[in-house]
Formats: sequence, structure tokens, C-alpha cells
Amino acid sequence: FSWETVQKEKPGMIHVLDFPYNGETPRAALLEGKLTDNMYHFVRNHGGVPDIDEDAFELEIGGLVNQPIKLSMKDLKDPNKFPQITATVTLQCSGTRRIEQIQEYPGEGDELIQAPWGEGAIGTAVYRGVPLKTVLKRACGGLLPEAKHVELIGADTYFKKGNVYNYAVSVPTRKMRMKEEVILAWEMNGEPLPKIHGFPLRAVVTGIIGARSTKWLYKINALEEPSLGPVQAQEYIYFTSQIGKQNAKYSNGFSIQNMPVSSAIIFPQDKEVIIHDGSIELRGWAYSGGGNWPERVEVSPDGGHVWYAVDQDNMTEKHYHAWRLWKISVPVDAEGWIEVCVRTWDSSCNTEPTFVRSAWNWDLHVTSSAHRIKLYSVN
Ligand code: MTE
Ligand code: MO
Repeated sequence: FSWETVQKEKPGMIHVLDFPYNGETPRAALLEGKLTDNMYHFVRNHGGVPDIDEDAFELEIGGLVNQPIKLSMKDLKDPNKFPQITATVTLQCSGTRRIEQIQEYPGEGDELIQAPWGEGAIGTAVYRGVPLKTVLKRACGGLLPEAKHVELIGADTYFKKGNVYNYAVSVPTRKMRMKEEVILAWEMNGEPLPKIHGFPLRAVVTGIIGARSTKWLYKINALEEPSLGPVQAQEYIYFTSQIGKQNAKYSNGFSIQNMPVSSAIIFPQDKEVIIHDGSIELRGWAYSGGGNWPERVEVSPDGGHVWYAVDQDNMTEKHYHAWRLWKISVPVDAEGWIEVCVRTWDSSCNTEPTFVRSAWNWDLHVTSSAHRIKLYSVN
């Protein structure tokens, strides 16, 4: 999967990195509807894209379980063994909107190697599969009491500091309390899981940063402690701004799990000239992790002084684990450059920090402040 081949298969994807291939959903495809077209769902890879023969594939489950086991895709897809579920789930990379943190990056002269994602490292699909909880119970006789984390290992490999690793992350076992929270999925929007999204099997960890939803999932380990894989132990960490860059060691950051509430204006785009008759139409997405959903979206056409609430009729339906797309027309009198921003309240009454600098992370993950764009208003 090079950028050239992807360009042919997915015309219009926004280029982020050549290798490993990383691409962002084109803006128009983001607003197409509640579900993102598989062809345009963003792609985030740490290494290559493995070729897996579904018939020969086996999922290994071991570690702190009563009965380690190997399951073929046929076993997993047998509804008599495991009842299947479908769920509408938003996957959001915690790098979404990182470009705003990069623009305000207070570091001095050091090289930034993080991918500069914009507002399109997010997408929503209906996944079909079986809850991991059910598989552990029915096939492995359940977890041992000391199991506190499940490690999800992918068949892809990547280099870090001269070593080769398999993609490995973990989620706390308490994430499996509700049936749909960790899904072993083989279908995306009614189609077999596309190769680049993890064929034949991926984890879909609802409400949690995209990084835990391991693609090309081939091994599950129940553990006492979180995975020691570098992606789990050394990446996707939150270091608050107060900690200072020099103190940002893994030990004093925390592992990012649930995504906070966040939103983005997708239409129009930053720096556009808008010719209008006193009101401007705006559209975008709003999402919250941890099983929360966006309740209220508010938009301000004057940088955050006056806010207008989006009508519930102008938001797509609620799901436990998915975004809501919204649209609104806001009155604008001003001529020239205006700052338009959006903020969302979720079902736990959380809202977004006011500015990027209000919630700074030295690891440049989770940009969840009110999204601000500049428009040139011609009234
Ligand atoms: N799984 C494997 N095996 N390898 C990866 O590089 N990237 C993760 C996650 N699962 C990754 C992975 C990250 S950081 C994200 S945001 C999501 O996959 C993206 O899923 P997508 O490419 O299907 O959109
Ligand atoms: Mo990610």
C-alpha cells in the first residue's frame, strides 16, 4: 500500500504520510451522512498492511484465561457459537486536529515528527462481529480473577529504535462490562472488512481512542498489567501543559483511553470568503467517547461572545458510541474577517476547553478545544 496505489483506489483522500500509509477523509465525504463511506474512512497505520488468508487465519486467545484457545474465522462467524451484534461506532484517532496543537507548539527548534492530522481523522461505520466478552466467556471459560487488561495484538510489524514490534495495545477489562464495548469485527458497513482497515478481523473498542482498535487482530492476551508494547507503554500519553516538556516522561503522563467531547466545523473551510445575505450556514461533526453522546452543539460567529444552539432536528440521531453531524445557519452582520467557533456538550455535561492552549498535551494527542476557523464575510 503505497500512496500511489491508494490514490488510485481512493481518489481525493487527503495525504498525511506516504509510509506507513496514512490518509484523511476528504471533507465532502465527512458530511455525506451519519456513516462514512468505507472507501473514504480515514486510515491510520504504524507499519505495513499484512496479507492474511482468511481460511488459514486463527485468532489465538491466551494469558490469564481459564482455557487458552485458537479460533478460525469460521468459528467466530458461527452464530450458534457466538451471537453476533452490529453497532454504529465512530473511530477517532487521538491525533485528530493535531495541526492546531502544532501551530501553537511552544517547543524550541526540536523536530516535530507527529502526523499533522486535521479534522478528518474520524469516521463512523456499522461494524458486525461478536463481543469479546462473549468469546472469552463461551470459548475460554472466562477470565481469571487477576486479569485486569486485555492485550490486542495485530499481525503488522513496525520499527522503533532499531527493534521490530507487532502492533500491541491493551484496554482495561472493565471496558467489557457492556456487551458492545469491545467488538471483534469482520464487517464494516455491510462489506467484508477492507484490507487496509484490518481484514479479516479487527477489534472495535467503542468510545476509546482509535489506537486501541487493533487491526489484523490475531492474538489476545489477558494480562495483569497494561501491554508493554511500545504503542501502549510509550505512545498515546497525556502530559498536561503544566508538566513542562522536560518532565514529560512516560511515568508522569497517563494513558489516553476514553476520548473527550470534541467537535469540528467542516463546512465552510478555514480562510474561505463567504458572500451572504446576513446569515452563514455551517456544518460539522460532534463526538464524545466513553459511551457519552453529543447533546448540544453551539456555534459562535464572533469568536465566542454570542452563541447559537443547533436545533436537535439539525443533528443526526444519537448513538452511544458515535458522532452526530450537525448544521446551523447563524446571523452575521460583520464584514471582513470573522472567527467562527463550535463547542459541544455531551451527555455527561462535559464541554470543550475554550482554546487549544487551555488543554495542552506535550504528546500532541487529543485536541478537544472549541474548534475555531476564520472566514471572510462579504455581506
Ligand atoms: N492496528 C494495527 N494493527 N496497526 C495500526 O497501526 N493503528 C491504530 C488502530 N489500529 C493501528 C491499528 C490507530 S492509531 C487508529 S486511529 C486506528 O487503528 C485507525 O483505524 P482505521 O485505519 O481503520 O481508520
Ligand atoms: Mo490513532
